[in-house]
Amino acid sequence: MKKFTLAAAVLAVSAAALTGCGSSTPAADNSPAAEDAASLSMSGAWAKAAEAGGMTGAFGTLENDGDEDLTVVSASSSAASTVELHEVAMDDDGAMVMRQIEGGFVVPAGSGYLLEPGASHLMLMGLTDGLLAGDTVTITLELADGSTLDVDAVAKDYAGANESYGAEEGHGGERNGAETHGAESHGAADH
Ligand SMILES: [Cu+2]
Repeated sequence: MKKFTLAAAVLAVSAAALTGCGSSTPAADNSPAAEDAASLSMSGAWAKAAEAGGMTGAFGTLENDGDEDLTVVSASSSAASTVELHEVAMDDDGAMVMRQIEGGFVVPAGSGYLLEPGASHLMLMGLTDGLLAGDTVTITLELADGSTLDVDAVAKDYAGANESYGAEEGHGGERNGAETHGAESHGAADH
């Protein structure tokens, strides 16, 4: 009992010491120049025109003018219910499918990362409004350190970028959730 009380007292003192220490640490958070997003930009951003409620891809070139690799870990937009980071890959049946990329988009130091149809792209899902050619959609990219970059993508008509994603579109199952990565594709044997 005595021992326990002593331990508790020691803990309390340590906690107080830590708190006191914290206040004397220089505030490193006050230097915005250190943010990852300061070194990141996106050129030629565009999105495929699409209908309200649907999904579409956004593309362009991420450019990193800093001396450390940058990782885009997530994205969001007020124009869509969800924005995912996708890659296009071949599934077990040999069909090209898009899926969430593991580890985000890594933009090498002093270099670029291309987002294009048939390859990595930003996937806007559940579009609030129709996206017509000429419209601009703002997408917020979040980097690994939590800093963000707003990108304005201009919509244009485009016939490609039709990779299937999980459960097929247009069969009334688009609300089945985004995590149906294992869903089998029956697209190859068409009726
Ligand atoms: Cu996609």
